[in-house]
Amino acid sequence: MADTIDPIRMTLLDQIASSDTPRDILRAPELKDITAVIPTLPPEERADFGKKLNLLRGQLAEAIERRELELENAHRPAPIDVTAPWDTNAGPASLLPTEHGTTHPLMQEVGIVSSIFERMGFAIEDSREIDDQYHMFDALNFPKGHPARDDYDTFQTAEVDSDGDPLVAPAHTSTMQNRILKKYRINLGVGEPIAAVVPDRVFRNEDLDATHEHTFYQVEGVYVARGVTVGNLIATLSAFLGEYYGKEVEVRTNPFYFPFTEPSFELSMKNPFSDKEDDWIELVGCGMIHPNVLRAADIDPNEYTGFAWGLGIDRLVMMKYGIEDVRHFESARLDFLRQF
Ligand code: FA5
Repeated sequence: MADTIDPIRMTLLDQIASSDTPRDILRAPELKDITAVIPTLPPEERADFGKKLNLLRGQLAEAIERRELELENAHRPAPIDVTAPWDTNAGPASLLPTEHGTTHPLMQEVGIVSSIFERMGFAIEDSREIDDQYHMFDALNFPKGHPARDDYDTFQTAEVDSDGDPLVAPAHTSTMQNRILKKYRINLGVGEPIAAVVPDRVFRNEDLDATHEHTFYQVEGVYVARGVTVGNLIATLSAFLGEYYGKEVEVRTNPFYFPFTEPSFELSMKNPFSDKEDDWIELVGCGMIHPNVLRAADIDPNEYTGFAWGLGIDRLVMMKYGIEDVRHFESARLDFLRQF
């Protein structure tokens, strides 16, 4: 009977060596059949046969353990080399599924706004997320301690700049005026204007409501040449709005106060898609660049004049799509975002 055990041993060991679930082989019918043979053997052969069968079971158990270890090692990640660069150990970063992702509506519109101004001859510049008080206030003709500084609800950091003043989160894109004037003043010497826009994010510690967010977008515009007038300012903004909405837009200006422009205005726009007579929204702060702001960039105000504006992009987009509350933009609500 020992002869029957050897071929079964070979078959079962072979099966174990290639199985993904080697322990199942202990339930193989061949093993059951061979065990069932014992009571049919003459009593003097039973002990010997039983021993051989136990030996077989032991060999199978060992082979199963070896195979299980082999399978486990095959799935174990390679050992980590702690001295290697991050990507050696981590492998490629797994990305979230993106099939439903879209560009945020404000980013889509920033692209459209930039391309219109580019076609109108303006260079595009970026702002920053942290700035100093010189660019937020001093270069914009806000003297130190001037009460108008408080109008801007500016977030400050614990870190200080070289003057010992806290750094700030820019509360308007006008922080870039001085840099633009300096960067492009070379144009004036060759008879070209300074013409640049800055579409970027700004931050204010505001009381929030349907038209006021703490984080929003503005597009700053700066234009300087000889003989520039308020008429040029209004014409530029009207041309932009007409292009953006694809129709002529009614605007009106009210006198206002900004330390960095003189005269200063608030420009409001009639909702281009509303029949209501009183549906106006305040959209832009603007004016003729103050002589002190030109001087801070070494430009002679007796020779050159210019205008600047800061237009609220969130409100511009709200009008385009009939969005009733500015806070939807930062809400991260998918039901809102998926409409764009
Ligand atoms: C300014 O920020 C000036 N820097 C604008 C300026 C630039 C004037 C250059 C002169 C020369 P104001 O605070 O009014 O101004 O903001 C300008 C526009 O930004 C507003 O008309 C509005 O469209 C938008 N805006 C202001 N505050 C908010 C807010 N909390 N949420 C959404 N949009 C806002």
